[in-house]
Amino acid sequence: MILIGQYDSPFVRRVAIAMRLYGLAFEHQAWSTFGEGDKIAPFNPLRRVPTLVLDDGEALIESTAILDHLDEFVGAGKAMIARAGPPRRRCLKICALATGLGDKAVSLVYERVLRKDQPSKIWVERCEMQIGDVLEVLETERASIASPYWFGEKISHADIAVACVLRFVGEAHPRLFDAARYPALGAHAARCEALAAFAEIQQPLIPPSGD
Ligand SMILES: N[C@@H](CCC(=O)N[C@@H](CS)C(=O)NCC(=O)O)C(=O)O
Repeated sequence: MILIGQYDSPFVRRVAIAMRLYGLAFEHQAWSTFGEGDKIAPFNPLRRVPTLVLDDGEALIESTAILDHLDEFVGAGKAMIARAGPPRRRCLKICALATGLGDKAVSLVYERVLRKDQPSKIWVERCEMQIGDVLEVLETERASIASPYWFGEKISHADIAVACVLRFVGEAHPRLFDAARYPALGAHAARCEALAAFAEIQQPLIPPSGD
């Protein structure tokens, strides 16, 4: 399998960490979405990452859909999400809040870099409000959970998604993630980042140049 995308993307990173934790071997093509979009296009006309190319050439897109396939591949006993019912829905919701937060944080980076001196005030304020509100909700929920991970003793896709997104927000928009204001999330991120898979799969943020 070939995983396309750089590890400064919280979406690429969550997929790569899951593959690492599942023990799935893959080749990594760290193509940049802006600088090397033409290399991505044959696999994904959206030129977006992550894109996962399976051994038979089929290309999967969207981190959630990619993980859905990988979960099926490794089987329900190993999958980092419940098979069905409310536990599955709760995990998917935390993942959606985290990746939605990630979407807004990535959008803010593009706004800053690509629109340079003329960012849309309405859009920036909206994204910042959405990021702040999601952080508050996640902080409140995480603070109410005593277990090492969001859904118990074992790491899940929700834990990975939250940690990857917190890392991205902290690097891209340090003003928006004040660790003192979100102690439960800070502790959550620290626990995940201390794991070997997180330490191995990381890359400092390289925003597009906008030129
Ligand atoms: N919903 C997507 C988001 C992926 C995403 O936003 N990827 C960014 C990199 S962090 C990207 O491909 N940006 C280029 C573009 O959107 O044109 C997922 O979960 O995979």
